[in-house]
Amino acid sequence: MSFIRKPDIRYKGQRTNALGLTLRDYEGGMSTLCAGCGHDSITSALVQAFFELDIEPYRVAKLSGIGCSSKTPAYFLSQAHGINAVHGRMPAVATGANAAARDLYYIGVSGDGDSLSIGLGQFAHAMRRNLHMLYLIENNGVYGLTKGQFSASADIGSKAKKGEINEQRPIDPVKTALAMGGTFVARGFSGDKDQLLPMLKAGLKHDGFAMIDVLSPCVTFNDHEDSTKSYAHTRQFYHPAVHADFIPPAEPIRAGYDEGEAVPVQLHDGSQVLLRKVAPDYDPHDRAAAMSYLERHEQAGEIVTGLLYIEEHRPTMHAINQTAATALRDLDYSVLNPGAAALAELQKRFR
Ligand SMILES: Cc1ncc(C[n+]2csc(CCOP(=O)(O)OP(=O)(O)O)c2C)c(N)n1
Ligand code: SF4
Repeated sequence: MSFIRKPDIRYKGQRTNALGLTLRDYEGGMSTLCAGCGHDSITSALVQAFFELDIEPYRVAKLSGIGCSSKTPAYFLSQAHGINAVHGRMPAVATGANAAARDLYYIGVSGDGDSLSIGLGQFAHAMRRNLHMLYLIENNGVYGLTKGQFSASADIGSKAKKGEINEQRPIDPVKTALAMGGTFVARGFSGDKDQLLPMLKAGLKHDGFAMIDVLSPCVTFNDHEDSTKSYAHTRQFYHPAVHADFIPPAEPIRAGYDEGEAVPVQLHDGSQVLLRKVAPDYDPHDRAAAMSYLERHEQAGEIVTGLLYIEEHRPTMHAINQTAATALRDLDYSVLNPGAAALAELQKRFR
């Protein structure tokens, strides 16, 4: 993975979080992506999210597949655990890691090519399992790393930089996540950090699979006037359905709580997501309504953003499989390997 190490310079009066760490402690290597790539803005929002949540970097596992988007974990949290999996296979690796070490924060960073073409089955099953992780799709409508082929999220009629027109139906990660039973489904835009930041924080604190599709223009291959994943197009057709605030457990509830339009959602660790509806007819707890809302706005050519669906208390993979409450590394060897007699006893049940 190519990256340039940043000089470790500390400034007087630098802001620190509750752990005494600075934003610099949450950064990674210097990005080697194209200047202006949307993926870098998402990286910067992630750095801020982990910093503001006071999460120790070593308690995080970063996972990705292959692509420009999948390179980004090298650019944040250099002290965290991390792995680049094979193209499209990150969810399986995340599942295995999560099964063994359930006490970490899992963040998967993928691209629309990585998740919606070669990795679609893996993406769908991680969601179906309700794996406890934050899964980001940095969606630019192209294969950036392999130089601009259409991906499965390119809209019908969108033109490639060299003039070819896409005629295949796109796969929308948000509609896919709603259909697959996703418990936290959101869409953001790399150019709107104010909206993205609270969604990232809430996604990290969600007890289950949090999927955020982030529109992230590729300035090199897909930011021209015929692209539906360009900065100009997204800015023009952007339609926020919900504004989300994230409120950590220790912070007093702010005045916004009292406003008629605000809906608080309690997360498992005591924090809250405060959903302030922008569209009066939007209900982020109703899966069917969310789907028809998306369809309606899609017909009008609009891109709906915000925390579009949230469901707490659906059993996660660990609850469904009744796994040990402790990470495997912390279990005593005699528990992990109870011996031949215990194995023989267990096998009797399958004869
Ligand atoms: C098995 C396999 N097939 C194909 C490739 C070639 N490949 C590398 S990255 C990539 C697409 C990446 O696109 P996306 O996930 O959208 O990420 P972006 O670069 O646009 O951020 C492809 C097809 C590969 N590395 N491995
Ligand atoms: S090719 Fe596109 S996606 Fe890749 S780094 Fe450059 S701008 Fe970003």
